Amino acid sequence: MLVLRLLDAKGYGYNRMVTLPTQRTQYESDGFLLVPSLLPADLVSRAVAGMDAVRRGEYNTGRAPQPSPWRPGDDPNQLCKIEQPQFADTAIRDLVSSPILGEMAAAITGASMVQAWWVQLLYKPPATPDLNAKTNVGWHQDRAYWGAWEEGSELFTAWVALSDVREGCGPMRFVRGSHRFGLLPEGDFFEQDIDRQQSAIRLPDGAAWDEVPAILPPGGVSFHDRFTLHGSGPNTSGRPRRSLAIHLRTERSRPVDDTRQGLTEFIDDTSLCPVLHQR
Ligand SMILES: O=C(O)CCC(=O)C(=O)O
Repeated sequence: MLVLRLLDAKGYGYNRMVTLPTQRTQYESDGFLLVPSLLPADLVSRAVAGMDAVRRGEYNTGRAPQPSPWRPGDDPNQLCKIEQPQFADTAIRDLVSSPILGEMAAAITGASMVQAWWVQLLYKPPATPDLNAKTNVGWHQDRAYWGAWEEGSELFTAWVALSDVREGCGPMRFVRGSHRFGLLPEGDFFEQDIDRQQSAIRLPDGAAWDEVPAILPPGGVSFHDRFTLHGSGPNTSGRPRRSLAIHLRTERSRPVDDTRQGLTEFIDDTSLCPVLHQR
């Protein structure tokens, strides 16, 4: 990928990238792709401030996020997962709407339309000796949670690093090639004993467990397929690990029975669920 640095109409710097054909091939073959430099620093630093505001319960749009596993005032030592934070904060909304994300997503999938249909704010605090603090993300495949979409729908995720995500930060880890394993029954986002869980996962015959950490600087992005097995361990860095998981779809997707409920409830409102790319 080649990245060109340009200014938009408001004077914000942004990256324009030229995708190499090998990146699409790599995404198709591995089930994920790491793009270490994609989003500009100003967009990222505004989104970090937005993340802190949303965690405090301050919503500059006047609208709250969707009901979430973590709410303002909850234990700061637990994994903080807030659903649809772009409803609540304009800086997060700007980042989620970033056309460069859509361009990259379209380049690796060959799609003519890319929409952000659901977003999760993920803040993994530094690990503490508190045994009740749950900060791991168990091995899982996103498709297991996305039954609101028809079978075969092209759904995937852009995971945007908002902090420097190194090995010690509990980076997301992908199992290379697992998007071809089919849906595995042992997946569970909320499982904390990820080593025990891994040993219980039965791989298809001939498949190997080849784990890759998503090491990314702020503004780096990983893309992963809905069937790619992934999870993350404790953050021992002493600093919070910050990210946004932006769940994407292409024109090759359809809600079950074409209804709008649960995870598909908001897709017709493109101010909340922006279309990032349209050819
Ligand atoms: O942030 C993590 O560790 C896991 C995120 C995740 O499960 C996802 O983006 O699909």
